[in-house]
Amino acid sequence: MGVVNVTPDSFSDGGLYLDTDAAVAHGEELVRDGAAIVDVGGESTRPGAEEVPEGEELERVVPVVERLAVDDHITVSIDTRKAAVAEQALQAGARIVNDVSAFRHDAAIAGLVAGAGATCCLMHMLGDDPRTMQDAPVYDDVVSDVKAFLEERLAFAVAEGVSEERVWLDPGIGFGKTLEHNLELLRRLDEIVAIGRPVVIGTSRKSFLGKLTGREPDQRTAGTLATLVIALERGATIFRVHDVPEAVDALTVAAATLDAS
Ligand code: PMM
Repeated sequence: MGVVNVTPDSFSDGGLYLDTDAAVAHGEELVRDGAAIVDVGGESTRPGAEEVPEGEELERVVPVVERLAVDDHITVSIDTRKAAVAEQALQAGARIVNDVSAFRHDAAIAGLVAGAGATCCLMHMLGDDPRTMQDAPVYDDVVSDVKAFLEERLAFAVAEGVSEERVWLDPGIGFGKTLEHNLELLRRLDEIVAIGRPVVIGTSRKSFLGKLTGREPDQRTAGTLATLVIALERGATIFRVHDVPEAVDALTVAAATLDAS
């Protein structure tokens, strides 16, 4: 899953693809590089980020989704917490709704996903507000707590009519987690995979990699690849990344090695 952030302020690519033409060209490039899915987002959820007004988020993402989705070879995912954005993106051809609030911000998204027969990605975030999620996060046991949350959200989605086969789960690396929480979630990712739904992992260029390597976001590709290989080995199947060619190579080699008899 390649990332296209149509935002001025995302932590690693903010401002690069705010223009519709630039965003579409980048999405097409990610697919040429080997991405199976393009995840289009119009609201940064980095720690401390302010919520984007609905009208502005719609203006940013809908034209991009529309232009990417006309190509049958491109599967578009919409990264949003808002029902109106999910609805218009689905009408514009998106087939996946990636909701970092797991239907808590706007529960109506569940019905929209169900009605459209779309797939959804439900992610764990501590609390429901990116502005405060990194304020001293505390868990009993981070993996058990995240797993219980994802199981509850999966049950909610199914109760709202979403087919269980259409739900992906994501532990939400960096969303209300310390460095230690992120590392433990990765190391014990098999426990999240054991829920039985495809697991999405989003470590790409995140700040915990900077804490370990001392590098700025655009220099964190190698650190990102290390986490992808670990996540693959633990059973993750969808990898949300900015650096698609490098991720495809790392995963191809790691998968061949794990499959070698
Ligand atoms: N991370 C970001 C945004 N959306 N969605 C999912 N499912 N998982 C993630 O880890 C995730 C996400 C933040 O990263 P960005 O600002 O680089 O998009």
